[in-house]
Amino acid sequence: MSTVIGNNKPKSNNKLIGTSLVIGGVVIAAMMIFGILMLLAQGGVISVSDAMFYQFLTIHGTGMIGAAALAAAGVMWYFLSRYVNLSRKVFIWFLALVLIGVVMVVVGVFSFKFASAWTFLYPLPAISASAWGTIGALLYLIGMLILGTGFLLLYIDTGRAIIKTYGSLGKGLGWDVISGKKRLEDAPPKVVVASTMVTIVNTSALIAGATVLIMNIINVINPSFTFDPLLAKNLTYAFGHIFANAIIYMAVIVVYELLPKYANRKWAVTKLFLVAWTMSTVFTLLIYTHHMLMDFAMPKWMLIMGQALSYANGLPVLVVTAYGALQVVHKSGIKWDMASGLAFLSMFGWTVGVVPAIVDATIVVNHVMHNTKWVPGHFHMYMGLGAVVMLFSFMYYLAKIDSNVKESKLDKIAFWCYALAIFSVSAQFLVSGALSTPRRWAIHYPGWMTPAVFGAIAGVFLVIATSIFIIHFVRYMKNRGTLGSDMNEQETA
Ligand code: HEM
Ligand SMILES: [Cu+2]
Repeated sequence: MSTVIGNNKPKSNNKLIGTSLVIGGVVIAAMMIFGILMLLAQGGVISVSDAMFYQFLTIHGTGMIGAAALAAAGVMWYFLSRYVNLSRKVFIWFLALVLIGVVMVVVGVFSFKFASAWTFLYPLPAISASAWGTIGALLYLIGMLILGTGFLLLYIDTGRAIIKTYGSLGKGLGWDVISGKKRLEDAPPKVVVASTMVTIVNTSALIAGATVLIMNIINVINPSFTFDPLLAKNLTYAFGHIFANAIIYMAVIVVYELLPKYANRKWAVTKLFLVAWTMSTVFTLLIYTHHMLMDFAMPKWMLIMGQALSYANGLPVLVVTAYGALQVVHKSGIKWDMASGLAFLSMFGWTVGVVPAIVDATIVVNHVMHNTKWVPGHFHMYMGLGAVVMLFSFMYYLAKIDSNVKESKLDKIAFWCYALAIFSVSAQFLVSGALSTPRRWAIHYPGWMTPAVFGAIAGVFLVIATSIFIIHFVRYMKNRGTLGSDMNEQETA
């Protein structure tokens, strides 16, 4: 009963979900181009004005996180809607609000030169030394608020639906099973556990984000209204850290659903699995303080907690997921294709990408490394080779089960091209970090330039591979519903 995959309403929603993935995918590819331009500028190959560089940085950071979150929300919605009753209307509102927000952000950045980076750290939006004006700041901040409202609506709906079906969010995380009140066989499915976690953490993140956005907006309109910058930074990173992190917790659902089907094996929920997700729920909420390790005014206990829990944060879920994935796949005679290959690759990327993050979460190392390119090194690895790869895996999966669009040799080449290229882009950042190259600097000394140029070249291959993935998915969207494999209707053994 717990693994009903083909239910009564799957295909009618595919267009809607596909739309979120097409928009997400196209924006990710477009943002890669800004990434390449930044590396070319830092590498001294092209000349970009400083103001322009920071506009690129702002749109790249905002766009990547926003687009990946949008597509990941589509993945979560697709699978979650098989177990609980989600509202289509809310999903349409979500898409519409996100689109409006994106347009406002793009206009604010490019027409009105807003360039505070995606962290919009108070009081920068209002105090820009005339780099940008009130209108640019308002377009960006209000655009982000609208976009965030779209996401908040979505999570209110997923929360409502989970509570309705399972009784409470705690039960969605399987607490009654952990405490022994309910049998393990009746535990909520993995999709529901992950979705509950994301609903909890992202609702909190979005409320923190809305609060600090509104305070910034008032401050931009009326600079005599001020507030505590340390509070603002706490709220900003509570929002940014959690929201960015939650992307992978939404996207990983595709791995949970897809690998057992392909391997024709069961991937059962265990108590350890439930405990791990609960631990990561709590830790994800608390550890944003690792962004404050340089803020001496922070209470010391918060920083120590930030460090200690950062070690522990992603690990429980990563370990149960990576280990579970290996168990499901090992000697199963699994059929490898683009979807299962990408799902497996993403597990590798996630695991490898966490290592430099853990290194950086160490206070001693952090004092040296935090403002170097080491940091983009770790998150490009775990986002680019982890989370985003899960999104592409889902695209190929959906195309396979809902159309007759076939995978070609070109897709396979794109797979290897993508893996190598994103690995190179990330490694280039890590090397720069090890050379003490500061992050977010428009201009580099000659000694810092070589890795940047190397990264830009790798980036071009990444854009090509990504485009091939997206073209495949767009072809699917045009041929939707043509009978493909009947996997959709199969139940796992
Ligand atoms: C072709 C691929 C990519 C290239 C060449 C690229 C390049 C860059 C560069 C040069 C920076 C600024 C580094 C600095 O601080 O000096 C950056 C920052 C960033 N990138 Fe990428 N990137 C790529 C893909 C991605 C992907 C796939 C994601 C996430 C889904 C991503 C998310 C970010 C974020 C969040 C920042 C931080 C922005 C900030 O510091 O405000 N990037 N990237
Ligand atoms: Cu963080």
